[in-house]
Amino acid sequence: MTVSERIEQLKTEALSAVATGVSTADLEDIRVRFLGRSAELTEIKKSIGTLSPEERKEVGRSSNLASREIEAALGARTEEVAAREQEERLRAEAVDVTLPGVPSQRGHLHPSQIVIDDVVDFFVGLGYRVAEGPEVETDYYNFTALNIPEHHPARGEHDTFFLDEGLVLRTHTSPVQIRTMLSQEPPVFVVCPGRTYRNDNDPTHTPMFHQIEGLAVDRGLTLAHLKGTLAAMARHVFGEDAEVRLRPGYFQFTEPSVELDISCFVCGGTDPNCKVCKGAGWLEMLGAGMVDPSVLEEVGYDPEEYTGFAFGMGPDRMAMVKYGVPDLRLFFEGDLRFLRQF
Ligand code: 2NL
Repeated sequence: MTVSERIEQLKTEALSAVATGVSTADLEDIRVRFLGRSAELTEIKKSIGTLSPEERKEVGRSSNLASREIEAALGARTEEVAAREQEERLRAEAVDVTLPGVPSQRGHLHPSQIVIDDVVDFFVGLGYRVAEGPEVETDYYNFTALNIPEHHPARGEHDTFFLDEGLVLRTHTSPVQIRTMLSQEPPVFVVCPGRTYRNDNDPTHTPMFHQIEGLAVDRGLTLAHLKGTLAAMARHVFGEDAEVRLRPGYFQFTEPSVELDISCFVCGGTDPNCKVCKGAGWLEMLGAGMVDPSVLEEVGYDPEEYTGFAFGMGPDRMAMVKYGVPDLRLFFEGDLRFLRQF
């Protein structure tokens, strides 16, 4: 076979390869195979100098023609294939902007938090400040400063979680009020919401629960201020028809101490079979009292000059009553089937 015949053969081979190339990557391989630096046609061109003058002319012409023809076919085919590839890519990446979106789940407040916010908002509206403090407390702030000395039997009733020597998980938020009084002079008007802990676990007690305490200290405060303030709070939280009544109570840090009931917000005391108040007409809501003079003295306030009232309530229990939940533990298990109902 002459060199010219071989060139013709290579050209035919290349053109049929180009015609069957289906991707730009294929075509690039074909280009390298037939026109690349070590392609046979390239080798032929390099060897032209060794040929006789007549052969040189003929081989030079036909090899150049063959290269140009292959080049042209590659160019045309590549354009075609590239256009198709582009089209396929666009089709694959297409986004249907008319498809409905995936709805995101909306969260909401925990039932206890709804009550906490409601109560705190009421007191903020009266001009009280919100105070917070540590959940790990010293024995002094949690007990001693509140007229519960070491070895006093009242400590036993708190079901305290003891930590390292002298430290406890606070059993109430009262230590926040002690810290507040120690840091400022009267008048004091604070509301203290937060987590509290007691070693107790049954349908109506959880080891962690919330408390909201409040404290007012000023000249001339009496039990009448306490009752009026808490009656207004009850109306804010449970509705305009809510009434309150005081019963005698006992707390180590108040004297006198009271328990405060609200009239049943479901039946108002009219239904002997009421599921919420069990026919009693009244619901226990909180404990309160006039700050014991020994507590005022402990924080450096003169009990002859100042008096105060304080109260403490359990927003988790209030939420149980408000929403009719029978087991407090449901509040803190994080089961979304329960929590989504509020
Ligand atoms: C209840 C009763 C109460 C207080 C908390 C208090 C705090 C200071 C001084 C005096 Cl610093 N008292 N707090 C007073 C009476 C009752 O809580 O049954 N809570 C759920």
